[in-house]
Amino acid sequence: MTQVTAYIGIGANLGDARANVADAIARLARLPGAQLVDASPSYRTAPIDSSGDDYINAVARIATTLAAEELLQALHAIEAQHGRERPYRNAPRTLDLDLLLYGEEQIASATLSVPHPRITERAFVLVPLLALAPAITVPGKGAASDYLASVADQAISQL
Ligand code: PH2
Ligand code: MG
Ligand code: MG
Repeated sequence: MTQVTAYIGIGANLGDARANVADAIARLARLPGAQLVDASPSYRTAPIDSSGDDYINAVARIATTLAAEELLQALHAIEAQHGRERPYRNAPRTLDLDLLLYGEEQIASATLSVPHPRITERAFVLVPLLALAPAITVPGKGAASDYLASVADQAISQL
C-alpha cells in the first residue's frame, strides 16, 4: 500500500504539557497504519491568539497508509484520550494534534484543511517543522524557510 509522509503539529498548555506532548509522540508511534519516522525537539512557546500558560509544541513526521480523514479521526481519538475539551475557540488544552501536511496534497473539505492554513504564520509550527525538514515546501506556499523571518517576533525556545 502507498505510504504517505505526513507532519503532525503537537501542542499542549494544560496539565503536564511536556508529558502530554511526549505521550502523544509515543501514541503516534503505536498508531495502527502509521509509523513514527521522526519527532522534533520540544519547544516552549508563547500563546498566539490563545490564553493560559506557555505552550509546549513539537512536530512529528509519520509514514502512513491511512487516508487523510482516517488519520484526522485517529488524531482526534488521541486528543480525547487526553481529556481534550473544547469550551471555546483556542481554549487552553491538554493536547492538540493538527494534521499539518499530508504528502503533497491540498485538501479543503468540511472537516479538513491541508496544508494547515496557518503553518506559515506561526513560529510554534514553522520552527519545529524546519528542525525536522529544513528544505520542506508547503503546497501552494513554497519553501517553509521563506516564512521564518515573518514570525521572528514570536517567542519560542527549545527545551
Ligand atoms: N495553538 C493554537 C492557538 N495558539 N499558541 C501556541 N504557542 N501554541 C499552539 O499550539 C497554539 C497556539 C490553536 O490550536
Ligand atoms: Mg492547533
Ligand atoms: Mg487542532
